[in-house]
Amino acid sequence: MERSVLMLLLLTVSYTNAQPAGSLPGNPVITFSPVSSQVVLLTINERFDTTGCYDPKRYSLQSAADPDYQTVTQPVRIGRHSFVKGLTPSDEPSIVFELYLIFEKPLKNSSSYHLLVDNIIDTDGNAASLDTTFIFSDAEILGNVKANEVGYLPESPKLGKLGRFLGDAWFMPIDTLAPPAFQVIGENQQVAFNGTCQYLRSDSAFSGEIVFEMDFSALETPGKYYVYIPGYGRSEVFTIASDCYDTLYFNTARALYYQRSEEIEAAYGGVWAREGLPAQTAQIHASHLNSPLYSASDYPPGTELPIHGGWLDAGDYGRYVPTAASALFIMFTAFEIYPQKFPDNHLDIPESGNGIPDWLDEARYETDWLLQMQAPDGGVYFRVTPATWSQGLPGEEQNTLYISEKTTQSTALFAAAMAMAARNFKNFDAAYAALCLEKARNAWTFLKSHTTPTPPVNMPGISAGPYPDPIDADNRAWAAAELYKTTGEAQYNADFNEWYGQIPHQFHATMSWQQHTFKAAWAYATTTFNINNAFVDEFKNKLTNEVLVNYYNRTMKIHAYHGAYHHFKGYVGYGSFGMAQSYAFDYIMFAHLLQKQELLDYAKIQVDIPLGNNPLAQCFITGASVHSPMYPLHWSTVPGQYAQPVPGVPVFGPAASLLMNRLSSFVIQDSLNRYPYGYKKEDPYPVLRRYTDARQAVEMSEFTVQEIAVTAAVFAYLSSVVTNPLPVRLKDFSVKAENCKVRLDWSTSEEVNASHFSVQRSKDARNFHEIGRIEASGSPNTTSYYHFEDSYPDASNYYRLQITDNDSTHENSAMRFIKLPCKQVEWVIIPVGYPVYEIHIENASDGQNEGYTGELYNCYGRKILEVTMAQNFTFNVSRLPAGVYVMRLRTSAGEDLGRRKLLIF
Ligand SMILES: [Ca+2]
Ligand SMILES: [Ca+2]
Repeated sequence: MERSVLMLLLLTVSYTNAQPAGSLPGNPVITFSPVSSQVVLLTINERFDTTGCYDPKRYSLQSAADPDYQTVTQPVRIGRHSFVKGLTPSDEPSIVFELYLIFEKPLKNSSSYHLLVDNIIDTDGNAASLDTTFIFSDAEILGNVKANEVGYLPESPKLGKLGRFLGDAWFMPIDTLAPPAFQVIGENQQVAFNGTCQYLRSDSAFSGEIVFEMDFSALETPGKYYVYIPGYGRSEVFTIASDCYDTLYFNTARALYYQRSEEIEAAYGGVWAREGLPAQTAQIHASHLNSPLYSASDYPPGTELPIHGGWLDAGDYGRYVPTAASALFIMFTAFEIYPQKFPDNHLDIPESGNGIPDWLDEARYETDWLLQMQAPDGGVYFRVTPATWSQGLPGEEQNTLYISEKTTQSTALFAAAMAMAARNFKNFDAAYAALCLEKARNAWTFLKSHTTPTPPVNMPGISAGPYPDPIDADNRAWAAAELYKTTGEAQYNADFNEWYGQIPHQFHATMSWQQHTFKAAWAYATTTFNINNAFVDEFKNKLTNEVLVNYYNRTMKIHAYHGAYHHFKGYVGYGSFGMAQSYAFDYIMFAHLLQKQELLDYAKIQVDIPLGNNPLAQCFITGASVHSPMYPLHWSTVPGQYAQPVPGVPVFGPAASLLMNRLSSFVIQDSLNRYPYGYKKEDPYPVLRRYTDARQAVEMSEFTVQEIAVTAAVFAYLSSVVTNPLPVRLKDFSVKAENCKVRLDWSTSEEVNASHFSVQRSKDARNFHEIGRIEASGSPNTTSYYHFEDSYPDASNYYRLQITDNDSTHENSAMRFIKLPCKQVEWVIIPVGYPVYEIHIENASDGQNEGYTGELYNCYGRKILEVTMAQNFTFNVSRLPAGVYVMRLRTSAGEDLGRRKLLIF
């Protein structure tokens, strides 16, 4: 959304000569609110004279109930803060002016205090005072306790943060040597978890806070909760549930539907129904004649070609091949890794109910458009856009649309995306898949005869996204890899080896419209045909030893709040927070390729960031929570048109600095409006707080279809949504404890091609191993009943069924959990030092260890020895032959406390 420089200069002049923004006629109004037991916030509704505002004598606090405040008490420190919260359509700022009063002694809950504020003067010389009495309570949301405001999955890390920025007084005081305790409170005000905050760091540059972390990962019981920290207040209410991200999946996936360039019908778009782009054609631009790729078969400038469909790229109404290809990579990759998350009839789009996964229907909306972007010679046009940035709704875009020239970069991206489309659509529409593959091959043939990368597109008179990509060898390597993965033809393998051999093997995040080395390596590493193992081994090694190390540093280590992906302040912008979802998706991909399930924890922590676990306690996805953006740069927020933005749009979020080509950038960053100073990126105002919810602030409020696709892909994965591709329909599945064993019961209907059930157990819900197999009955129409007995359960047992069909594909059932199937005693056998072992009683609920007897049996069921308290529960196995033994523990009353296997070598 660029404006002309001339217009900008005019606006700037008029702005500078006007009365400073934020001044109002009449006396200022002071409002008051507690921030913590030591901090009180004054909010002044207009710009005020800062002379003397740091004088403690202007402020006083007194209490008859609190002995610490019997006498009139002044603050020990005062912090001043202002920032631009929003903008009107004509760039008038809404500025928040604040003073933080910091007191030495903590206020007491339920005590009454009398606060006096004297002589706050506005810029017109009008004065105001405050004389108020309040009862302090820390039971409120005070803005210090931050959590994922949507929720956490039950088996997932659960982290929250404590911290507050107090303007030029900086950190809210929190004792780092004796960190505060916290509680997680459930419904009915029950305390569900007790913990202690952990000090992370004092961070002035990024958050402006002393940051503490609350870790309540062990709380796995579904429900609604909030975190409460005495003296600092509580968090928003969040959910712990396996379906807590289902709505976000639905909304973010539908945000792609809302990007469709054609009409959004009320039947699917509801209140956001609108017209589509009126133009059904686009014109070949005169600049094609100057392109090195222009050929005799090409259309002459001025030719009108039919172009319809495809997503609007971002806040503007252009359609671009680079972002399209990147979004399609994410969508097809997600479908290839976890197809069960993408049912038909799920997203409420026009294609719902057609028998094809709605996710693929949405992807096809883009590939249908992409097919129109190919010239007769196989080369692919870079983009189709109006000549200037659009204003108003898509239906109001009356300007001619222009087709930009062909580029080798876009031709390669087209070949890659279409080869993926051919693979993914094959099972649903073989004819369409064949067409996609044919077009991908044509694009590749074109590239074989045009080996020089095209220079940046230069179109005089056209303002549109440049998406510069000077190097195309990575694009070509990706295209060759996808063509090989789809066809298995040797020529594409050779082409991949040639191009991939030419580029540095540096792997940046997968979501990029410019760098495709990662996609190339991924496609090649996941092909089922013969491969050059050296490349794949190198890729996996680099992932493990370099990429994951870098990712860990960027996502978990550099910032107390995770997520912002660089330690240079100036790099925060254009999607630092959107990158959180991209890193989450990459972690999901790595977990799949490297078979490292533990990486999924990092993916889950990443999604906390856009959902409120950030310095601003703000969501960066529309409609996700009460603190979500209201003014994304999206057509649904064209001024005056809609009450709410379309939900599910992930905005870029905080940005260190705004491009100085718009009046709004000056207004937001002006040191009169943003204080402590944050005009330039190196100024002190903490960078992760530099966010204004305004559609004019492009770097903060825009997004592209890439961001939507990757956000939807991550929430699809984390959702509880599953299709039912199982060879059996599992009717029920239950576990119960019986005499220290666990009995599993399940029943099925509609078994088709089912082979067997693998019964699997895990201690941690992550790493499962098979403990038995049951053959499937194979009855297609009747209910079949099964059971299995686990004779050696652990203290904590997660069970699942892996259901395998006759062609060896398999699916996992939902998990079931049972704890302490025996009496309330947890025990293990631990090696003390070979050949001595000990029966270790970890958790005796009756508090006494006296009465237990251990009996060791060999594999023939013969009792070999007994262990009692008299021997300290230790026993020597030096005389026992190697083999599997079973230790059985009983109480003195003979009660069975379960068995543990012991392997003696
Ligand atoms: Ca469908
Ligand atoms: Ca490139």
